[in-house]
Amino acid sequence: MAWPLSATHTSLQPDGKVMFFGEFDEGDDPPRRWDPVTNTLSALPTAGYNIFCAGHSYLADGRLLVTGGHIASHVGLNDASLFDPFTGTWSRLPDMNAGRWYPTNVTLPNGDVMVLSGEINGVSDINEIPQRYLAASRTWRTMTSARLDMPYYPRMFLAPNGRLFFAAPWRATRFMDPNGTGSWSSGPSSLFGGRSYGPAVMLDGTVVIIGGGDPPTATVELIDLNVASPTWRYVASMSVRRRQHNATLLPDGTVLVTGGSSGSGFDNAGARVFHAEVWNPVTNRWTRLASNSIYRGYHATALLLPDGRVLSAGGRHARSAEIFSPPYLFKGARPTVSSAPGVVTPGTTFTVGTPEAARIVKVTLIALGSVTHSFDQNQRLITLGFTRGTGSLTITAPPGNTVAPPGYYQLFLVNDLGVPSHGSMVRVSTVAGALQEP
Ligand SMILES: [Cu+2]
Repeated sequence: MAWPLSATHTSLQPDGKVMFFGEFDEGDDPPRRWDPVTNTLSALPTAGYNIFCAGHSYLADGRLLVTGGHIASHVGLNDASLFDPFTGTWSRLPDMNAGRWYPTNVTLPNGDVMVLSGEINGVSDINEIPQRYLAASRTWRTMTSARLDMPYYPRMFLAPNGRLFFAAPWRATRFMDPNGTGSWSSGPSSLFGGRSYGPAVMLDGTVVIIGGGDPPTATVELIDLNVASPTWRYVASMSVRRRQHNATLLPDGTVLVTGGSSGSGFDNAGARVFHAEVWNPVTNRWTRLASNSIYRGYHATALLLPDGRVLSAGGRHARSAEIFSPPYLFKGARPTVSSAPGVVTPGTTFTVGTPEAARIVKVTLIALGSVTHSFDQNQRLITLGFTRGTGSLTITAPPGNTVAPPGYYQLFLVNDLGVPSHGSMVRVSTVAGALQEP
């Protein structure tokens, strides 16, 4: 599909539509919204400043928190805004402490968001002071005791123990306590080394870092943050070296990798990689899949859609998008969901109606994707336990909000052939009475 701008920043909305905005020279262009059901595009209002190079993640109520933006390369804006996908409108928040060009947002268990890093006014002039967005008061808390030099767009995750894990692209890792004014402690070093422009994903509390670096690596490592003393270990490598690629969590618990370059240098189109591949964490195997039709490297994004397909879009001056249909869409009829709750409360059980209950072998929750620069700041996958009934499943919700921070997720049922249902949009609430200190 020809698109009017490069989908450099791409987010799945709670209504199943996709919002995207473009590159530096498209900063005056309005963001767009694409409807994957009707394949139609519409323009959205502008934020009022250039949101290229911002960070973004969803709040508990489905609004998108957009932090920072672009003045020039390596020079960031201190602006922050909320985009409401239900009304299609922007609202401004108080300014942050300083500019942030390439910051990362991380959602906290109570629905607040930690914003980290981003450059202020030049190469390596990092905004070293994280800030916590306090959702209830719509204000910032400056984390004055958590100053830390970091790379831009750090690969950050909320760990099951409530700390924030800085996983990559540096070899040295860290844990951040997000409470009070914050503090850092050291974490286990990863094995390979620098992984610039390599993606990282979290499945069931395990973080997987995939390729990246210059020259790029094909290696993949994981760390299980559920255990008391986590350590990194290598798993199977990709078929080729990649940087500037994307990693997308799929409904069946596998990880899809698309695009990127095998060559040295920042964004080496001469060594572009066209073929996708998917990693199965159960078998620890990569399987080579179909190819993109154009190079999707720097400024390309990939996003799981509610129908189980994957949007692969953007790239430097790549004003187009492609749809990838994973192999599970060619393996027979899909399970159907006849009823599902709109809200899921952690620590409870809930019922989902499906005529195919007897054949369901896996149930997953995947947070809405919100991706840029080879990293999705919002996606996470949680596998849920369940029991089969007649025409329905009784599903165990996530145990708490450190495992599933509040917000919108897609719920997928997967059958014995690996075929997923369409995603049902559910909102995970906070656990009443168990909120972290504000
Ligand atoms: Cu960029």
